[in-house]
Amino acid sequence: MTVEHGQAPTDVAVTIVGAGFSGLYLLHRMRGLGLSTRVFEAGSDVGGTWYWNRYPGARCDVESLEYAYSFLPELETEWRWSERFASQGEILAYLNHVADRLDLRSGITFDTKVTSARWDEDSKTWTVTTNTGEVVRSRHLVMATGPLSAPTRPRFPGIDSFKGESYHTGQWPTEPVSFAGKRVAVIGTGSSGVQVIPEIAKTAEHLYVFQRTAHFSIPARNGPTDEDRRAHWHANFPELRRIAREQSRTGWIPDPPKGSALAATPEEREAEYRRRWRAGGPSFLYAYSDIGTNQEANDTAADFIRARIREIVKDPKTAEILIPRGYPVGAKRITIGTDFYETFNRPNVTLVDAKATPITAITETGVTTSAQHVDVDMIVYATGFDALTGALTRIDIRGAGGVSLKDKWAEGPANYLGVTTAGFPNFAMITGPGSPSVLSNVVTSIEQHVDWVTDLIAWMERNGVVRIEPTETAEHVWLEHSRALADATLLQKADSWYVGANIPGKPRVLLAYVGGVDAYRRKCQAVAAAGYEGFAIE
Ligand code: FAD
Ligand code: N01
Repeated sequence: MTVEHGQAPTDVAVTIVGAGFSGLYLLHRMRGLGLSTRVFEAGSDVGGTWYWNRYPGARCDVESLEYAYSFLPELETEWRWSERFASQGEILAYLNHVADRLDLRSGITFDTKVTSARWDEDSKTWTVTTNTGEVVRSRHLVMATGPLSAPTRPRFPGIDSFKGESYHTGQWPTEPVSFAGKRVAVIGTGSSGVQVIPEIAKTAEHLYVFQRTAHFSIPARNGPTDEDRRAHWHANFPELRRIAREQSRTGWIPDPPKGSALAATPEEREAEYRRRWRAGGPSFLYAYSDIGTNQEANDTAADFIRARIREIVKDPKTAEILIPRGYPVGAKRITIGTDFYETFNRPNVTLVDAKATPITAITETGVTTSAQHVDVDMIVYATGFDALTGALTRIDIRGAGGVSLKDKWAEGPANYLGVTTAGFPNFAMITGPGSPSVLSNVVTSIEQHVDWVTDLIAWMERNGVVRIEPTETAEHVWLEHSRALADATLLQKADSWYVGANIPGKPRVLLAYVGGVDAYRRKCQAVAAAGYEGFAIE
């Protein structure tokens, strides 16, 4: 075996990459198995998404009570979420609390990026190398690197020449950023843009919003946690969590759909959409069971939102630019905002139609489009992530026979159950491509993935299994099944990160499993119960 950087490798049972929701819970479970574990984290502290995305306005859009771990019952009541949708700061404080409570920090090496991982067939181990020169050898490698953790900036000519301040929402600095008295450009109007734009508008001298595709946005109606809701949660969380895990497609409990949108009268639909719009949050999309699968049903929901945009935005020209067209609502992830559309009524906010007049360059002084140049003091890139695969393919991962994961995935991220991939033995991914994670309450999916991987590792250790990988056949059958489910939805009908369309050259494949977390859990359980069906085992 080659020892890189001249260092002798440290031997452990399990290497984990990442210390967000996934890595923290994994470390806890591995310790529970009594396995020696190393965790590497590129950031300086725990939190993952909530460590990096510190932009003003960042918060979850699954309700805080549900967007939290369920594995430790005491946590359900000892942590008191102050708001319906918790802020980044509060979620980060929660993850720090969990790390302290379970003494997890001592097991994590921070400020350390994993740069490569190589499978060695003779020793049946992974050798992981970091940017600090550490080399660790382990029987198992688990990637908790995150679904939305590889930020991307567009390749605009001159992007590095800008002389003002520039930030990406997903790599926001820890020091406060002031917008006061500044001319600020925000590029991007996805979930991050929708959250940051109203906050910047409050203090910037002038805000220019560069919107390429109009996204659908639903009001959050955030506020202090409703005390009746909290009391109900505290009294019933074991059952509520069970329903979210086992009986919901989403991993959270939505207001149940009212059947088919097409079976309802226009008046009934209007009343139902209004009720959900008033209630706020992502339940809007679950008003009817066919919004995600039937274009005509989808149009009824999309038209309702379009009418609200025309109502809220005073300048009709601006409203027309903000109105999403040409793709179904939900095919780009629905955005949940606070005063997003209202912000365009402010005199210090200008919407730039970057579809009609695309951005052509960044200069020393600002942003150039095909129609104008806008001088600014700051550029905020709310331009998203190389989702699901980016964090993995940015690491040089080589499996059996030295095959690189990046090469294997050149045509799309082939996987089995969204957790494993053929040719990469003793290797697991949490919230990986092909799992339902990003179409669900991700924390529910994380707990399921981690529990399943923990059971697999425990079973291997107990039974002296030294090597496991999915067969190509099992992978193929799983991918066909996933594809058939995806084809029955409207999810592929937009250019979004769901299908890799935001990254030039990325193959167009739906990156998440659409069968629902309930069905997915049953499938994973059945595979395990059948002695890890679909896996080649030594
Ligand atoms: P992450 O939290 O992304 O953690 C992965 C960690 O791995 C990171 O800290 C990263 O630094 C580290 N890492 C990656 N590569 C390496 C490497 N090579 N070496 C060392 N360390 C590495 N989901 C929801 O369900 N509801 C929400 O409301 C919601 N809101 C979101 C808001 C934002 C702004 C974003 C970006 C995402 C949101 N998500 C939401 C998705 C969110 O990513 C997940 O809910 C969850 O936090 C993922 O946890 P994780 O531990 O799997 O990954
Ligand atoms: O990223 P995005 P995000 N020129 O990819 C634009 C989660 N999240 O960070 O749509 C001009 O959605 C791009 O335009 P277009 C959530 O899962 C959750 O906002 O490609 N514009 C788009 O408007 C979310 O879905 C929360 O035409 C360019 C924007 O940048 C995921 O993270 C909050 C461009 C990118 O939108 C990613 O969200 C934040 C170019 N060259 C994030 N390139 C919650 O509220 C890109 N854009 C829970």
